[in-house]
Amino acid sequence: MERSLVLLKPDTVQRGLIGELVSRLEDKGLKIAGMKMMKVGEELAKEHYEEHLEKDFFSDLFNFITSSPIVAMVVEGEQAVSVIRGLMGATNPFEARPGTIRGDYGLDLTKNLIHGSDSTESAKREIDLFFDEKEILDYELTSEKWR
Ligand code: 3AN
Repeated sequence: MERSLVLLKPDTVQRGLIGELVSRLEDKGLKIAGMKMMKVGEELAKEHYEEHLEKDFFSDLFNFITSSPIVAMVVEGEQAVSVIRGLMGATNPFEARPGTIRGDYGLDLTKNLIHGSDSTESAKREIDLFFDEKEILDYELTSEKWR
């Protein structure tokens, strides 16, 4: 089963959309294997967004992600990485299609609600950054028997 790191960013928490976004993942049939609310500190923010350290938008991204609590999740499912990217929609909410999370709720390139790993390699790296292995639960959903 493939895994992805999902972050519900500070705007999701501030706008009261945690439940709505978790529902999108659950409704699709994805499994939540780990979940916690946390504040992202300076070091973690820089590690997580290391590929963007030199970009001109980095300070906006850094200030935003460290501004208020987030919800971090390990989400599992068949082809979870691409399935979640599809549910999220395009990075730029102005381009994201209606029906996607960013298309339905986003109106800002920095405050775009949700992060999902962009490959299985990034997923491994990002999950290691945010979670201890003991925080990730191995269990069966009753719905898995119906597939
Ligand atoms: P995604 O989150 O869709 O994987 P990335 O990894 O390219 O997109 O970018 C990480 C985050 O950086 C985005 N979620 C967004 O908040 C921010 N970002 C990306 N490009 C820009 C940009 N041109 N201006 C401002 N923020 C950006």
